[in-house]
Amino acid sequence: MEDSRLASECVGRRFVCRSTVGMDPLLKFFRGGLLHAQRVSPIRHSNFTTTSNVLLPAVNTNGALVAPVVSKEAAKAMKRSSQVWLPILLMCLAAVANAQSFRVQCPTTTITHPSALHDNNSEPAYSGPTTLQLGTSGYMVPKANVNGAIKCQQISGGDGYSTMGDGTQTYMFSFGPLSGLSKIANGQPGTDTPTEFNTVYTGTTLQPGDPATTVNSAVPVAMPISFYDGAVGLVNDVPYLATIYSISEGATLQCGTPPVACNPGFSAKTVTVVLNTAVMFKAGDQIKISGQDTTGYNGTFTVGTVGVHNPYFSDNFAFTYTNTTTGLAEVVESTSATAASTPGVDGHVDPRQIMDIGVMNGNIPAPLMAIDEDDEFFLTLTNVGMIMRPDLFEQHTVHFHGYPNASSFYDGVPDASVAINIGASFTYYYLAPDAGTYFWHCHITPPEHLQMGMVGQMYVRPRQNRVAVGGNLYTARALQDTDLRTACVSASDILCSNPLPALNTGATRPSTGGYAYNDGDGSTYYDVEYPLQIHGFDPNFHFVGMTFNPEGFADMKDKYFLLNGRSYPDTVMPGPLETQSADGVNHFSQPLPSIITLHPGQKALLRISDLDVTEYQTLASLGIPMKVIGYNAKLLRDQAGNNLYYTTNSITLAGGESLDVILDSTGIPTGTYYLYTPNLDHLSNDAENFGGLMTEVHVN
Ligand SMILES: [Cu+2]
Repeated sequence: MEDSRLASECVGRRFVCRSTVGMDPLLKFFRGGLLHAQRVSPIRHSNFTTTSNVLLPAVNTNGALVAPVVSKEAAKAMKRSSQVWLPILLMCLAAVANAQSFRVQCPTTTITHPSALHDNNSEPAYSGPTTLQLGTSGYMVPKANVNGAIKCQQISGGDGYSTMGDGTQTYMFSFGPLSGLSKIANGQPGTDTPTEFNTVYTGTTLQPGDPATTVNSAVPVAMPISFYDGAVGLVNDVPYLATIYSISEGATLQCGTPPVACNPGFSAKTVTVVLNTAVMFKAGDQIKISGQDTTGYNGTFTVGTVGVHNPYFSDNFAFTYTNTTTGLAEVVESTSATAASTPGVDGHVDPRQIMDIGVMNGNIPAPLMAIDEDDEFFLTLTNVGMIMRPDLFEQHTVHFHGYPNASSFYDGVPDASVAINIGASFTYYYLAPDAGTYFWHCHITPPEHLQMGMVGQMYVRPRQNRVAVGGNLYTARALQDTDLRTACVSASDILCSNPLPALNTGATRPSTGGYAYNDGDGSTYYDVEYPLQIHGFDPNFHFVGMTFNPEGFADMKDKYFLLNGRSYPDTVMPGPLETQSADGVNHFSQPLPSIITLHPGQKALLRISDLDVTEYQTLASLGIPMKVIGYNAKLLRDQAGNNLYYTTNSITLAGGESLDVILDSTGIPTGTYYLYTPNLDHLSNDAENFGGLMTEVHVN
């Protein structure tokens, strides 16, 4: 349903009146007009929108081309309407710019994953469906046996350079990592647990180009890279701070005439704090008492009761806490005593750090993401703008391609959901229902933003990985049918794509390795997994995109071919690839090598996705057969439960497709083997000799 919206997106993308939290009604009101306003306006943007605004043929939902038709009368009316709304638009721009801010979100507990039932920093074993009960709010909530956990990630949307080992640098619109920096530099998904994500950086200030800039102090870079995995920019909250009017201990405060103890029941260790303002803390909060003349009281404590009788102000100005000592005298009208909340992490970020790291730090491909089935995934997209194209005010979005999304709100198709403005961040929310290899991309003007580099891979690991060691896989798979949300019974569900295997092989969960799908028979087992993102770009399009000229969409043709963002022989260079960029700092532009290492007898799962915009891509294997077990995030199995895996020496994918392939080194002599494209024009980088889609498989 999504890529057929190309034409309407081109219309919509110039609007910045779109709120970051929902569609602005104004947008809908005058969206139709802006298209034509750009035609009559003397201000024209130099990139492809000029073209697309006017005469790009639309593609209707059936896939047929539809010629744009605009009558003279309509054009006149549009011109008139543009005179009305252009000033409104300018006002709207100003309002939105003021309203934007950065923020991240990574809860440690949710309704679906209450931390009281399971620590969401690890995956619980799978022993059957989650037990639910009717909650107080009228919907079902987990009672026991919670499955999955919480994962978080932050990414930047902006620009960057693709940096090849030979020094070639190509300008991109791109996503960059704003969390899991060490993981990304080590070639792993940048997805964090809540504890990892919610950790404030304590090193010296994050530097532009990080992690490369900081890590690079030790050359050569030692693997694995250890740097910082939390959310870039995350800072402690600004604490609540109030001055103290009176602080006393025990039941000494006197109220009324004649005076009697205000709170006769208070123990000798109970401290009453009367603030000069209403108490903004609540019971259970950590607070810090400080002051030059309150030495005995100073320290960090837990608020007991808020709203306490006192002789000075109303009850809501006072609270209590319990001290460790007794016998302290009252201190009144201190000039230095304060009560402050202790700093906490609540998603507030320092925009300076985000801009330092996010600007011009985009990757090709985009940061890798990986979650587990049943997880809740909080993905924050932070739009840092494109410093090389200050004429553009591009929004960006995240679209999980082919992913079973519960709500269009988080789908990233800008017409049907939200789009993120420059200077703003937005947290996408996903549940992970189906294992498989997917890809994701920005959905603003997809042909342009994908071609320019805003595309990457994400994968979902199956719940079968979480079966306890020694557990029977068939039994565990059958258990999934007892929950409507995870059931796949082909007799009653013709769309069921992962039925029980026809044969119970009796396979059990070993202590190592993983599975690509919930196969129930162990047939998708692997020892090691490798994401292989096939990609290509059109260097002319990128050059034109950097030089403020209209991009030639009709001529777009990929000529520079990549595996995980690199061309051979860079694909077999271990560790992150790093070169100084035009901004004078080093970037880890291509963090993901594509060397596949197998010890004899091991199986490797290749998660292959084609992120190309214009080309079909073929990848062939020399010497080691490729067993294809999944296609487009679906297990290859018929409705009767028979595996339809096939063995081949080459696979071919169109842009947006994915395949799961297992390479089995059993019986293969040790040595170096090749994965390469037999399309010989794809074995170059728009030039003679080196480059293109090729990497090595090392069996040793
Ligand atoms: Cu974009």
